[in-house]
Amino acid sequence: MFLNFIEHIGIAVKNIAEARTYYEDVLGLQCYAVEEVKDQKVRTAFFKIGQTKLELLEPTSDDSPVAKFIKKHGEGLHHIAFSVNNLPEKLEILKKKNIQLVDETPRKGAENLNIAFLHPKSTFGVLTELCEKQTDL
Ligand code: CMX
Repeated sequence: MFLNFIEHIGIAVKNIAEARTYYEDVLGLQCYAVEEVKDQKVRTAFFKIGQTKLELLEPTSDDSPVAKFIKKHGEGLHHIAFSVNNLPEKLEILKKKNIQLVDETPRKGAENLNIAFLHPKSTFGVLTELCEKQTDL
């Protein structure tokens, strides 16, 4: 299998403190981690539903990719993330199939995962993230 399962769904919000009350008080989910990913200029909050997670993304600076996204599209669905095995090999395969890679090689993302993004221009408008459990990069 090329993909294992949906690892998480990323949702862009202006303010995690405000948005999480909806997920907690209305939907009854529990936020189990809040983490800043400095490299991406975002703060993240995670909720788990079965095997899948929801990741709220709040920009920590005006030049964050998420700030740019919210400015253009407003808050809402931002990306889908799939779990894969052997991420470097998967990126090579995608490159050969002319999929535009945002990250040519894996980098460290939230929750200690190695991650790489595929550009929405070559994935029919869906910003796509591939994730693999951390191995030494
Ligand atoms: N979903 C769908 N389309 C998107 C998008 C998204 N999340 N983000 C940007 N786009 C579209 C834009 O609307 C734009 O389309 P048009 O050309 O039709 O106007 C196009 O992609 C280019 O967007 P842009 O605003 O000009 O931004 P950039 O090219 O500078 O960057 C992207 C786009 C995807 C490369 C950048 O946002 C990126 O690197 N994203 C991946 C990193 C990221 O999102 N990190 C935050 C999450 C961190 C984590 O989960 O750990």
